[in-house]
Amino acid sequence: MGVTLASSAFGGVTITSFPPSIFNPDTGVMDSTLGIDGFTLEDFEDATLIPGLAIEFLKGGVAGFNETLSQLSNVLASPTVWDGSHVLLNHPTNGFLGLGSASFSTRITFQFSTPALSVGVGLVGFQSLVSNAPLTDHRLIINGLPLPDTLETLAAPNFVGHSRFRNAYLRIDASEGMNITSIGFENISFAELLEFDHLAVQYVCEPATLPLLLLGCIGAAILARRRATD
Ligand SMILES: [Ca+2]
Ligand SMILES: [Ca+2]
Repeated sequence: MGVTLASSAFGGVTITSFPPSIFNPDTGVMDSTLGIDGFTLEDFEDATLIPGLAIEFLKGGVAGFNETLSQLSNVLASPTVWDGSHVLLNHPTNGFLGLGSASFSTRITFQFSTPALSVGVGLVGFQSLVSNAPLTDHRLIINGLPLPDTLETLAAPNFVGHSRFRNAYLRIDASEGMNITSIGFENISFAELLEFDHLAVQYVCEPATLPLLLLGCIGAAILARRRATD
């Protein structure tokens, strides 16, 4: 079902996309298909983010904002989800009502203070140029590096642009010796609504309190992966 789209050419990551039809309200079944069993999950059902995760909302222009939050003040109740009944919205308030049509982030970035080996995320409401209500295509930015093609191109044919429905689920895996510290989604030509859900992270190790423990953990994780691939 999944399609492998890109490999080390993109800053040491492989991107795998899954179509909206992969959704299953039984997340255990869905997670097995997505290859995210055992990952740390952020379901956005509350305003508390999992350890190691912060979210940056970036908007240029006169009336813009630029905020990085380690906790949210709100979450958005949504008719279309990848789990539960709430999602993350690309606005720092995470409240849809009262927002103007052009008040969304130009870019939203998931930041991992503990490096990750793999990250998965479900997308909703991306109004791509080929869609039911076209507004803009989108760019994926991994570890600060913008990928050369649009998200729509990278994730084709599994990506479905739509104003209200699920678009695709993405799993981004670091190549051996690499890790993921941030994943950003950018509106290319129009700051439109973006929704995210069922964020799944496989950290190099659990967010540690001591840098020395973290270093040891990274070494152990690399060794473990070498053994697994030998
Ligand atoms: Ca949460
Ligand atoms: Ca949810």
